[in-house]
Amino acid sequence: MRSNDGTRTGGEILIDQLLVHGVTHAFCVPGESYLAALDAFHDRDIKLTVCRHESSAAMAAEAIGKATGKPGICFVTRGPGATNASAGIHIARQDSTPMIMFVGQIGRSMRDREAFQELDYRAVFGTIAKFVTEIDDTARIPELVSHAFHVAVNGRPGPVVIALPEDMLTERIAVPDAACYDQVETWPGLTDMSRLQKLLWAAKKPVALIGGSRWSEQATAALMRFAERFQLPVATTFRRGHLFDAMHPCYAGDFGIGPNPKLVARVRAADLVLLVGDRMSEMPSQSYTLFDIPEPQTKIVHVHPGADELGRVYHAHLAINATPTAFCSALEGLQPPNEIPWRGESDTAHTDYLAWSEKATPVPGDVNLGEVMVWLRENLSEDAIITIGAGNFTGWVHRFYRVRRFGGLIGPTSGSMGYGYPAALAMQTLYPDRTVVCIAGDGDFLMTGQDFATAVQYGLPLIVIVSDNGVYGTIRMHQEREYPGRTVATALTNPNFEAYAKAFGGFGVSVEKTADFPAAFGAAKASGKPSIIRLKIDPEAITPAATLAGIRAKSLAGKG
Ligand SMILES: Cc1ncc(C[n+]2csc(CCOP(=O)(O)OP(=O)(O)O)c2C)c(N)n1
Ligand SMILES: [Mg+2]
Repeated sequence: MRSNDGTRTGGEILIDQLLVHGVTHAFCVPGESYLAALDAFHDRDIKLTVCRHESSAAMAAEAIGKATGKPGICFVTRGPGATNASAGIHIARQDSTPMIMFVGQIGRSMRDREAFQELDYRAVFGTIAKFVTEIDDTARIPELVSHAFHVAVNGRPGPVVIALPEDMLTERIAVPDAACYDQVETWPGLTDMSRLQKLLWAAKKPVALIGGSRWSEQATAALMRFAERFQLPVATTFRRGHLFDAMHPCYAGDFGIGPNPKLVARVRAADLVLLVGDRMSEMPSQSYTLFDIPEPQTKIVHVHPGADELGRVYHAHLAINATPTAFCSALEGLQPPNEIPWRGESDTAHTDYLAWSEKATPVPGDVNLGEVMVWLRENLSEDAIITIGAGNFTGWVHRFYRVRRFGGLIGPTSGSMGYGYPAALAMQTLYPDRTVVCIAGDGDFLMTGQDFATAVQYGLPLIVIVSDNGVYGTIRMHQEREYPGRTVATALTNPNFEAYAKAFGGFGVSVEKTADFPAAFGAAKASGKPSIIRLKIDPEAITPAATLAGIRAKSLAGKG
């Protein structure tokens, strides 16, 4: 309860501080450990969404951070609440996403007795989070929250965990708010840009790979203009397809898992790779096979907002410590050579991409996920948002869906199953008027599917498309490759997803033939309710290009 004597509780100081930092949305599962903070939400204008599991709350917050570049916020209780939420912290770490998790803590006087649900947060999250702190002094809330926002967004962004001792939150004091945090742009130096200019002028076959965070719509537009002027083919790295318009004439495709072999060949043949924003992690580096470590033969220009990432794994020919936003605006100052030696290469790369993604490949079974993706890309508006988790079903999304807008694809580069659904929840909460479609695997969806109740509770008309193939497909695929015919722990007996949706109060429909998908999607849209469209997928359709039987036969032949 707020008083008018100029004092505030720790909880009130904290929530007021979030408002100063521009927070509009937060996700939580409540706990008795932070009641005073919850109470302070009562009279303040932050939309607090209560979830059914902390992994959903944390992943939803991560998705907000990913989509907006501002820290996504979640509140969870001590002990089990925090450990449940850890999946979201790991995603934010690997995906370089700004997020802040506030977690309850036992009273200060009980510390180190292993009191009820006590955790040492610095120890537990020390290697996952970018920064972990515990606020012992109510008067330091403004300072430490300000610190957390700065750490989360600057350099290479990442997750911050702040523990809140229960009695610290109820203490009442007078303390002024800290001012709103600043996000610091790191600009490339003039020398960096002139060295880059020289490298581009000497290049014969350059290519750009873009990924990571600290982008903006303006930055992607600036990069598109640069690519046009230089006729530079640009590919997006794993799950970062939203950074470049797929129909832009310089777009060379998705450089993640199962990329177009022509694109892989193009990157291998390049004499200059301009890597902007990404870490060149395991997926885009094609399991670290693409370039020699630590001294690549290919000239790499690595642009990254985190100084610590430069020279990690790959020793770049030119390392530039800059945010993609700042770097892309500096690109306006570069001039292409009068005669571009690689003239026409961006057109060829884009033609290769279009051919690779144009038509769904034939697959066993009556529902072709590729054709569903083609339908979606032709029928959804450009500002629709697709969210995904992890599993083989994402292979069809990456290959056949064409992302047109910044923020149009939200997925975990960390490969965390269960992410797509809470990400959709977050996106529909943030953008109530945009179409939000989560494409999920049957295994993937049920990792966070209990939060379908949350979409119903808040009346969010998101649509979940569940690829129901009755298997943990990715793992079955690896099993057939490594241990052909010996399937262990990869078969799934699923609920009736249509009935599941209805039982929660949503709309459900099952699709058994591709031709029935458009009507099912139309009915889901028309219902205005949270919807599940279940697709009956043949487990043999394991990738757009391979069947389980084919993988098994090949493996048996190899081992025979
Ligand atoms: C949280 C988490 N647990 C386990 C895995 C390992 N894993 C990767 S893909 C996969 C199976 C995905 O199954 P499903 O969602 O049904 O999609 P499918 O591959 O069948 O299309 C598993 C278990 C993971 N990536 N993330
Ligand atoms: Mg599956």
